[in-house]
Amino acid sequence: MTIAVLDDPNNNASYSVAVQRDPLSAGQVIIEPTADPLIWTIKGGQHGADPIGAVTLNITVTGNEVGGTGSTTAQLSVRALGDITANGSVGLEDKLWLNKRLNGLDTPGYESRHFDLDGDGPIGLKDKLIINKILNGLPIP
Ligand SMILES: [Ca+2]
Ligand SMILES: [Ca+2]
Repeated sequence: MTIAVLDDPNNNASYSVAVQRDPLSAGQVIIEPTADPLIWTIKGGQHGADPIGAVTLNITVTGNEVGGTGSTTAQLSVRALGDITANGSVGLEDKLWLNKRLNGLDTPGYESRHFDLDGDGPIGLKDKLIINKILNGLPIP
């Protein structure tokens, strides 16, 4: 998640940022800062243990030099691992879409992140192995 400060009447040069999951959120996320205070990594919770569903992030930005604080929220949805189609379950249609992507076919409406089940960046056989394990009821390491 990238945070943009579009209008700062105090003209700060840098900012401190806090990102927190709203406690009323249904889903769970892992929120990780990066070296850039305006860029955060947001990951889904632990497969099989943490709840899925809608998440609200509360974001507060404070100017470092002159001060001033602004806040906003961001909405996202945490899906079950392997639920590429976002229909609430992992099934053969999810595997079909992953196979299409692996075979270089068009996958309209889906982004690469939908298929990267292990979160390592590329989409490959490790992602296919994960969906096969889910479909066979096997544990995911
Ligand atoms: Ca699905
Ligand atoms: Ca991957």
